[in-house]
Amino acid sequence: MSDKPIYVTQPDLPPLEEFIPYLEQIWENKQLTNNGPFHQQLEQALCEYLGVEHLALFVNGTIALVTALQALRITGEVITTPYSFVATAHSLLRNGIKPVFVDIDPNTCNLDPDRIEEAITPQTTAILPVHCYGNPCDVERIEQIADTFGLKVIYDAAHAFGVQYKGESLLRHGDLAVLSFHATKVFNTFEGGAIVCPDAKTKQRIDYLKNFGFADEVTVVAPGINGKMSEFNAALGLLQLKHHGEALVRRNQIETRYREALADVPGISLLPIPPDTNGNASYLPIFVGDDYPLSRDALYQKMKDAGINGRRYFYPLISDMPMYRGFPSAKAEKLVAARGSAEGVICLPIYPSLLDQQVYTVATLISDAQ
Ligand code: T4K
Repeated sequence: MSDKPIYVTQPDLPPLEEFIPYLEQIWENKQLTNNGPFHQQLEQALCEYLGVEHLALFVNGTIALVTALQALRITGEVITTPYSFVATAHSLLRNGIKPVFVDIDPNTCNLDPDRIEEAITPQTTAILPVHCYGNPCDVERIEQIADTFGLKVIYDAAHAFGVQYKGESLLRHGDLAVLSFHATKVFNTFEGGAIVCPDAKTKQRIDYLKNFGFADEVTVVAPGINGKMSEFNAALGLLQLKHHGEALVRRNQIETRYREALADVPGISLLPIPPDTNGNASYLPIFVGDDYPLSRDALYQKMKDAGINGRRYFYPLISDMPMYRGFPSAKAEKLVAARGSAEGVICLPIYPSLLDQQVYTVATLISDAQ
């Protein structure tokens, strides 16, 4: 039993006194939003930190996803994963686009590239894969398929802040990549998000779209939305960035402790460490198999009873939700691997302030359960 509940995550917060000078500047200059100085500085700082060319800040990751699809004028059908947070598919429906669900590879929980081609139809215009848990999709195969069929690729990179693949930012892959800076993410601005894009022209279109479509004071070029990040969130982001390196180190330590402690527990498996990747240890999913003494839900409840709040990310599958289950691609027999992962998964607590002792408490509960 732990004294205080342990959550799947706890937000990183900088020392409060370090934030006060930023607030004083906002109070002084009275620029609260609309591409203010902190907004501009954070876009610049994130480009440098992440190693990307252009980045447009957003109020959250969901509006960024919706806008990314609009920016590339995506229509018709889009291939995506059923194993994600519901915002991924919602961004398609919000644009009047039909989601086409394709099964995942259970070793990565990402779209299975072997299953993408068979789902392409004359209406397909894009692929919307998710770097689930921050683990890279098979970006080379996806790019090859997209090039062959003339499709755009928009990565939902909500989990992939700071992930390096083959020595460079994973966010450099795809026509666009979308980040979330929600409180539960490895880098947070309370709420926030961003679109990463390769060229200045696309960035300009995105900037118009997130500001109602205004190109100048009197010209509106598209039915845009209000997706702008405020100066408060941008200032916080600048400060958070200063501390992000330490947070990443600690997250990776915790992942290592869990992997060691759970390596030999019969019936419990973890995803393989992805090759060529410097990860961000944003999530720690375990999968409860048939040879474990308890069902997944019984273990989940046992943890809860002990004050350990894991989460079943991602259960239920998006394709099982009422607004999606009628689509032909949502049929259960087509999504066998995704279903298996959704029915086995528990994401364990992982965040920088989690103590080693707490990690061992969680791991011991799992290894000793019967
Ligand atoms: N695409 C993907 C693949 C995503 O995972 C997400 C978001 C998005 C797109 C959309 O991005 P945003 O529009 O959100 O920027 C959470 C988050 O709300 C959501 O951002 C996230 N994915 C999803 C995976 O998880 P919940 O409903 O599980 O969050 P909640 O409130 O239950 O929080 C989980 C735990 O975190 C709590 O038990 C305690 C702790 N917590 C949470 C918050 C919000 C805190 O300690 N403090 C807090 O302020 O959805």
